[in-house]
Amino acid sequence: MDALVLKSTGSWYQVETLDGIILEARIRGKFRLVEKDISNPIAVGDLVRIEEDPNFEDTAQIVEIYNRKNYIIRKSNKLSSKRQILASNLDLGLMVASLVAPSTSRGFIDRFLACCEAYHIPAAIFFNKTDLLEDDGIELSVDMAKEYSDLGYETFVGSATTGHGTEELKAFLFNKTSLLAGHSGVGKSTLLNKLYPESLAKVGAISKTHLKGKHTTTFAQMYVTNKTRIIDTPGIRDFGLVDIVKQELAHTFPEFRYHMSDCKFNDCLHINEPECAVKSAVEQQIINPERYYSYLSMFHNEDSFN
Ligand SMILES: Nc1nc2c(ncn2[C@@H]2O[C@H](COP(=O)(O)OP(=O)(O)O)[C@@H](O)[C@H]2O)c(=O)[nH]1
Ligand SMILES: [Mg+2]
Ligand SMILES: [Zn+2]
Repeated sequence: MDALVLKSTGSWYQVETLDGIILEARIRGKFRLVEKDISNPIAVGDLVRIEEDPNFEDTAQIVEIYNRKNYIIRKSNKLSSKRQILASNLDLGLMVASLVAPSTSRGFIDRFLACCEAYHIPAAIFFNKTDLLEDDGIELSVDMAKEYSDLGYETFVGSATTGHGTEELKAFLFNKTSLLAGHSGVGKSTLLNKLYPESLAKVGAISKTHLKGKHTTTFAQMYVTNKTRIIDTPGIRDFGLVDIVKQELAHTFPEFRYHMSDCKFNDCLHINEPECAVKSAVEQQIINPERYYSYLSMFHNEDSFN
């Protein structure tokens, strides 16, 4: 039987069969890891084949993992060279951002977008908490949304509390698997509750035995409702660019890609080189200087890579 992995704790998994039955599962035997230095063989979003576990009732064994369409990787932690698959088979990366309480920096947004670009996953941004903003704050949210949509990202402006803007978002998320990202406190859980109250109630109700008592809130969790799949990622502060080399960073900025073929040097890094078309586009404000600052900051921060 085939099933979708809703949660991975490293030792126990929560899977949903194609019939909509949610089971706890564990791995049978050892899996040969396809990727090098990966600490988790199975990730949220994986499609797997399961069989009944002869030793435990209501428990399944994962016996095979199907090829992934894509995945996002992060470092397991700062000190370790091990890498962790955060989620797989994604149609979308959705960043929830807010101008206040807490405010999301452009650098954080741009790093997330670059990460999605690196893995060829479309990205979108929901600018939340407009109900807390005065007119000029709403205007700024709308301007930023426009700016990012001009770059090719889908954007939304609204409030998870009042529901403003959430119906448009819900329609956009329909029939997709989306990874939800954003700082803690920005409104991800509130937004999920607003969008899919019925699905969250369901997930809450089935939590039992093995998963209980563990720090389940530190693991990514997929919510499935009516052909829409959302992966909530608590505690994800930093999307690294683990699979990107410095020389390729500029390629994760779509508006840079448009100009860089006009740079004098083929291997231009758009930092100090003469006759750099990217820098000249920045000077003419064709490229937003804020985006260029994000590029510089990612480029010079060694933590961004590997
Ligand atoms: N005023 C207002 N508060 C919000 C909004 N969205 C979330 N919050 C509040 O922000 C706090 C953090 O929200 P939460 O959903 O837990 O954030 P998460 O950490 O991203 O999951 C809670 O007190 C929410 O009630 C919003 O659109 N407007
Ligand atoms: Mg939350
Ligand atoms: Zn250049």
